Amino acid sequence: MKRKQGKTTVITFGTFDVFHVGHLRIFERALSFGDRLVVGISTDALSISKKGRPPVYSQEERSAIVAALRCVDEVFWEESLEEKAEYIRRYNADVLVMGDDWAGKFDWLSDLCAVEYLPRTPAISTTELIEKIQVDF
Ligand code: C2G
Repeated sequence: MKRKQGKTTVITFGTFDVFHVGHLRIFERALSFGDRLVVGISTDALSISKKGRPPVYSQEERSAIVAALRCVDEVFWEESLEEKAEYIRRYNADVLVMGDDWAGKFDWLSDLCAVEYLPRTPAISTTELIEKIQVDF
């Protein structure tokens, strides 16, 4: 892994809608690759284009929740999946961490920073939570 003097910055991206323990675990594991964690939060428009439905929580609410976490140093809005290189440069990131549902998708960025895919936390997702709430409550 490329190392600079000073802090090692880790960057990760996601919608983080209906925040759950799978989101928390990826942040905690991402931070173990460095000293500073920067999180790109998908805008509502990007989330709709990825998932085909609007998020339950707005981009402002999702950003406020993530920014309040002890393991997160900074958040910004991810406007487009294609702008990752620019975000990595802007935040001087040394490591990009994503869940393995994205395995291989961001290897093209490995000239800019290390790219790590971590196993998803099993048996939890925003979609399943929404379905469970609809059925059980
Ligand atoms: N995640 C996880 N375990 C779960 C659910 C999610 O580790 N049980 C991880 C995902 O792998 C992802 C992150 O949490 O790395 C955020 O998940 P989503 O909010 O679903 O993000 P997504 O819409 O996939 O956005 O540029 C890439 C994207 O914006 C990723």
